[in-house]
Amino acid sequence: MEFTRVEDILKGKVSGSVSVRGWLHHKRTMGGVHFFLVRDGTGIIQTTWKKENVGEEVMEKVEKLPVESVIMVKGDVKEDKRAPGGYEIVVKSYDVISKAEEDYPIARKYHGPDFLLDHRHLYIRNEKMWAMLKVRAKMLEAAREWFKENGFTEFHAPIFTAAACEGGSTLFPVKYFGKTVYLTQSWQLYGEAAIASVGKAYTIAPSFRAEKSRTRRHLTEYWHLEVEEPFCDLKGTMKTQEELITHICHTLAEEVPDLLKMFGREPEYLLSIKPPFPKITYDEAIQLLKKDGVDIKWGDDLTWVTEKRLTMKFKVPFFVTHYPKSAKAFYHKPDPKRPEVVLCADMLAPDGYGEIIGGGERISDVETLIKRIKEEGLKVEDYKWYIDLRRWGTVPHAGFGLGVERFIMWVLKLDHIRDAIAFPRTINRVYP
Ligand code: NSS
Repeated sequence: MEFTRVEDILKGKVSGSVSVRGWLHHKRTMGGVHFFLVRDGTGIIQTTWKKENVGEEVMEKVEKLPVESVIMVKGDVKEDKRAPGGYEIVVKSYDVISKAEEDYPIARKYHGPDFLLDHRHLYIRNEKMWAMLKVRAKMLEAAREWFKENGFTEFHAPIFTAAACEGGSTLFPVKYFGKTVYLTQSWQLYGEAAIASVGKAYTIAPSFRAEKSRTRRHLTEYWHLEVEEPFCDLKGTMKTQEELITHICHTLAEEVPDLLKMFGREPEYLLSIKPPFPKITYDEAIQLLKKDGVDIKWGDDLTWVTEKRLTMKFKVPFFVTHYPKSAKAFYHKPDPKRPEVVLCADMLAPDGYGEIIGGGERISDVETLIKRIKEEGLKVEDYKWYIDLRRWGTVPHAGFGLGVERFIMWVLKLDHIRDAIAFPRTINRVYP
């Protein structure tokens, strides 16, 4: 049997008689008519049940059907301004595919955040969670589309790694047959190996950080979209980032405007984003913050709080470049004109959201790299293979990492990063 997708009905693509199957999302009866919302994964539609169409017995039977039961309904599509989404199905016949138990734990009433996190396996059926998951999927679809059009190859790196990419303090150790290895913090070092094989490369994969900070923007497991390009410098990677982010923003505005509006995000705003993005140096950022009375000195890394202050001054994503060497990881290329800073760029989202991308140009010669590894107190032998990349066929290269949840948080104006992923992993949560 052929079933119609709710999405197609709501887009006005179908008329006449349809069969839809899905979950009984919400029940309401008024004036002897049942208005039951049905959710099929593509959308939510009102089904309208009247005695004259289905008979007294059916009206009584379905009234007792618990929410989240799975049903099949057959009926006629009708445009109705009063129905959510503007269309309804006037039911002629139905079938129960699976009857749910009574007392759905997440019935429509107030629940605290911990209760909802404990019931995340059910809460992802909530309308806003559904919408977020659809936007998230669309974001990654748009990114892949852009990579394909621009000649990038998807490349996969291991999750078990022997050494740190982003500093030892956030490494997750794993017992590995009598040895200790770590969950990857970043694909980057392997991405740098990839470019000499496949050229411009990207990945979309989990990264892990043993973050002790309990902030609204840190997960211990997050999805990381990373890019590495040969024959590329700081300017080049910023251009790639601007174009990629612009393509994603425009695709979301064009293809899922209604989902954005559910979160108070105007599609027109995302359409207004285009290259070039504003760029300030770290020095300028410090000056701006000092002018604001923030207690900060040159050399300090931007914290969650200072970064937030800075981003309130911008209306679109912007770059902060040339951070002090001491605030960044060992692989960043020192500026030849000013070796105390590195050729890096972070992209910050405006309105208090903060860093969504970290990246820049990499050290491409053996000596500087070994010097930096030693300066940071890391073991040269742990990075032997990575140093080798500079011995055979080294080229200027640059890349970046975008935090998928950080991006979604900004696009959907979310207060907490955990609502940008289905099953969040934080310092105190690995269930469900
Ligand atoms: O540490 S980063 O700033 N940079 C890197 O990992 C580079 N190795 C990436 C690269 O050049 N290929 O992390 C990159 C982004 C950062 O801007 C955030 O958006 C995100 O990864 N990020 C996180 N998201 C959620 N939770 C946590 N804990 C987190 N840490 C970083």
